[in-house]
Amino acid sequence: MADCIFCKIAAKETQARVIREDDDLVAFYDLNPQAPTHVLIVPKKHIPSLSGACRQDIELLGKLQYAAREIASELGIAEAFRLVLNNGRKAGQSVDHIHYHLMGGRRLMWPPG
Ligand code: DGP
Repeated sequence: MADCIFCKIAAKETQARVIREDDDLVAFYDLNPQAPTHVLIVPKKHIPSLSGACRQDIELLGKLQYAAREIASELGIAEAFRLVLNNGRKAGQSVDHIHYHLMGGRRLMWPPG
């Protein structure tokens, strides 16, 4: 998608602090971190939201989650982290390209705001 910021990061048209990339996904530090460790895990395929995903995306969605688990280990937060997916404006989604937030490095309260 031409005007999607996460597509631009995946295509290297916009800079980001990328920590992982493969054929399917890219992971990079969030511009506006909400925890000492805050990484976004994003598929290269443009999927607007989880509600916009289809059955063909099931394997890709699993890859995103497994990448989160591996990145959490690599970044030393495997013992306690949170994986968040905001779906829809009222749930806090501001970028219309599906992404997981991987957060850790501090005590994470529940329920979230
Ligand atoms: P959400 O509100 O769930 O859609 O999360 C979007 C996140 O994306 C938000 O935490 C800030 C982050 N973000 C937005 N634009 C950029 C960008 O250009 N670079 C990086 N690294 N993060 C961005």
